[in-house]
Amino acid sequence: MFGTNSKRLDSGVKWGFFSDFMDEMCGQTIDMRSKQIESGRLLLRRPEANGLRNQNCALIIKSPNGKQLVFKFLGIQIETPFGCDRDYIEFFEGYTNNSRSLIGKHCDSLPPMTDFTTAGNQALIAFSRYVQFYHDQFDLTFTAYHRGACSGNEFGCSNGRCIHQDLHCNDFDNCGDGSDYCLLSTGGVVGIVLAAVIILLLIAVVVAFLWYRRRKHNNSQVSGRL
Ligand SMILES: [Ca+2]
Repeated sequence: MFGTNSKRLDSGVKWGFFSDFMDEMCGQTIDMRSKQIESGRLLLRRPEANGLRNQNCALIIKSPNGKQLVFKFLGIQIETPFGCDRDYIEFFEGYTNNSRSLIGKHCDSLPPMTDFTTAGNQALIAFSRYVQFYHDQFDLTFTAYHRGACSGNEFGCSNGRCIHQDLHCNDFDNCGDGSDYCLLSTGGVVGIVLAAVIILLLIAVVVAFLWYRRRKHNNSQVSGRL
């Protein structure tokens, strides 16, 4: 699943989702605290979409309130005949040259089964693209979480992580284990309930109409016999 070229920014929910194109943010920092977000979506577009080729790109993400970060791929297409030697994405703990350490490296046409998580509150995402192979793209979410007791405005994931409650049932795997997915969103449940109420009302109207006609018919028969 890859994002479209239409940019979907903050949906209006204060602690909701934020989306951006990584290829427009090379060398920049996403400070989740200042943006007042608990999660976001990061898209790397094919160079055809933005006119950029052979683009290596790195950006820093800082989570709010010292929380850890979990990265989950929605879609990925980073592959060359040379494996992960030339085109790849890397996740680092920290971001300075001296202090950063590699969390994981990935290249494939399928999202990895596992997520990538930080131990601290800062991560560096670095994408490397070889000049010959420029069709790479990916789509991922990043989410702030912590372990321990969840507060009242948090959702407790099955894997022991606490994420903001607004991320529950938002159609994205923010927990990293899928436990915040819902079969039906809140809007879906409301729609089904409304539809059921309308159907019941229609049935009640039809039954009342039939009862009224039958009663009127019976009354006319009684009147005819008199
Ligand atoms: Ca979610």
